[in-house]
Amino acid sequence: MTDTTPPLDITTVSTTPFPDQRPGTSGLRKKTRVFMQPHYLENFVQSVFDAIREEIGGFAHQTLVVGGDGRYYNRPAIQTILRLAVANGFGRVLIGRGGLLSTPAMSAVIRRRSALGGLVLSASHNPGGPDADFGIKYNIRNGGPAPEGVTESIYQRTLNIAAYRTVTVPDIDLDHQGETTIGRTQAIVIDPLADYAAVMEDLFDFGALRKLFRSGFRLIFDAMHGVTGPYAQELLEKRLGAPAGTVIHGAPLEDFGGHHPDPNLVHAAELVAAMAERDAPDLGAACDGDGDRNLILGRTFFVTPGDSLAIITEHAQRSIPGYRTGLAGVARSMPTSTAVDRVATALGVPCYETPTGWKFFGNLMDAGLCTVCGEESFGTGSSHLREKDGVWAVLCWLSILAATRTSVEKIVQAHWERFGRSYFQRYDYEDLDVKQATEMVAVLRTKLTTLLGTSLSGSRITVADDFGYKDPVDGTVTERQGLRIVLADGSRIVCRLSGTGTEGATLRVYLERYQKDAVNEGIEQVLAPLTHVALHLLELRERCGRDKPTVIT
Ligand code: VG1
Ligand code: CO
Repeated sequence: MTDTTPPLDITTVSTTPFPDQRPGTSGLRKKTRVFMQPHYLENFVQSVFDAIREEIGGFAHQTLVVGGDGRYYNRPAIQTILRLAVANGFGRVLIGRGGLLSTPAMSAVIRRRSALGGLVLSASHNPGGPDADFGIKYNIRNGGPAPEGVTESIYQRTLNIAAYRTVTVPDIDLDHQGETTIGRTQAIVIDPLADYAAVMEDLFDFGALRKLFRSGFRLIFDAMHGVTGPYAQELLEKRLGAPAGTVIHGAPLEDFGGHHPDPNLVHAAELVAAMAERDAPDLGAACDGDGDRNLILGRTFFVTPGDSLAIITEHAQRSIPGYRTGLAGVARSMPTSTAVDRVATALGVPCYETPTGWKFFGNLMDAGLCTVCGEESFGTGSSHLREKDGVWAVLCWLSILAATRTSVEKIVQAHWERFGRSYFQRYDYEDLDVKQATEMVAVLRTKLTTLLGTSLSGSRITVADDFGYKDPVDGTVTERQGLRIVLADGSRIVCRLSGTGTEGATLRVYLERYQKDAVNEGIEQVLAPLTHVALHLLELRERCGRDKPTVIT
């Protein structure tokens, strides 16, 4: 065969490093204008390519997937990434139509199409717009977030980068499926829904869910103008027959309608209000900007993420065909409530405790050690993919409701009656002075050894440490993942600084108290003694001048 493709005009552009491109808990997240600076995105993407090229030789036979949550700068960023991918010699680049791919859909596409990896453009639940936030994360061949070894190697390259490679070609049409050949690269605009929907059809009993909706069951799904609107419309309204209008705020918008696409009681206020009405639907749900987080509500009833994880684990085998053969194990991030641990014990399966961030679950799932996993930050998922998955969580709850034919509240009550209840809350203190906040945590860290064995609010401290994790699969050790104080009665105080912010520092204080029998008490009242101790130990007011949290979730 003769090669008829015209020679490409590949340019090598000189650049200088940006010192601030170390990926955090979930990729590189910055103010949008930081990303819009000349060379900023290019430097990072070239560094990703350089870091991964080493391990595989070249890209000629490799596929890269690109897509984002639709926020401001998504489209120009995709065109830039495509040019770099062409200049770096990728064989194929798959792009979600409209530039859209939810984070879990990215995971599905990488896995089903045997891609080398993918770049997701999102700052998740952070607001979007020229004065808001933007982000980029790299997912590896298993479909999951790059582990620390990879992100560190990317970061090292960003510190030494001298040039990137790009081509001068016109923008491609992102809005229609089809194929464009650019040099030796095929750029293919794909249906962003197909792979993901196929994974869902494999796991869930769509017939049973259609029957549920036919029986008059009502759901509101708030897509918060993030990327899940089209996914929810396709799956819930089209394939499962939920009435039109079940999905609200379903159109992806560059600024998420001016809101934070953050599915919690504060930011999903409209949904919360709808679920408090007398004639409220049976289930209320919301997802974040990139579709990996979820909020689950019953009528005037909030299911905490820790309880949701425990309840999905409890019911999966019975209610969802994809888990018919049982679960291999479960995993949760360290700050997440211990509710799921008790279900794991009852099921006779192991429960792993990992640092914050989905990347730590990947090895466990790849090795077949865990099936379901979750985080307190409204993230649940399973080994069907390697990302947390908001729409999946909603389909799990629909399946549990279809199997039990009872209400969300009754399912949670039954869980508490059987296992007891982990009262859990997270206090976030945003926009603290970075130096003061770092010092505050450092000072508490030095006090931990003297706390061990002493008594706090009537119970002895049995663990006081900075959480470290040794990955059971590859032995990687990750230190300093959060200060924890555990009491003999199972109560816990956990403090850590966020790794996803774009401005100042955010302190997260996680509070948990377990009660076997008294399961219907006021949460504030149950947690008050712990809250008091936590703030006192941190000397929050003295060191950071803060009394009240920015948000409680
Ligand atoms: C937060 C959450 C963490 C989650 C991460 C990414 O990280 O606490 O559980 O994995 O966001 O979620 P941090 O470091 O700010 O506490 V998402 O939906 O932004 O990809
Ligand atoms: Co997210």
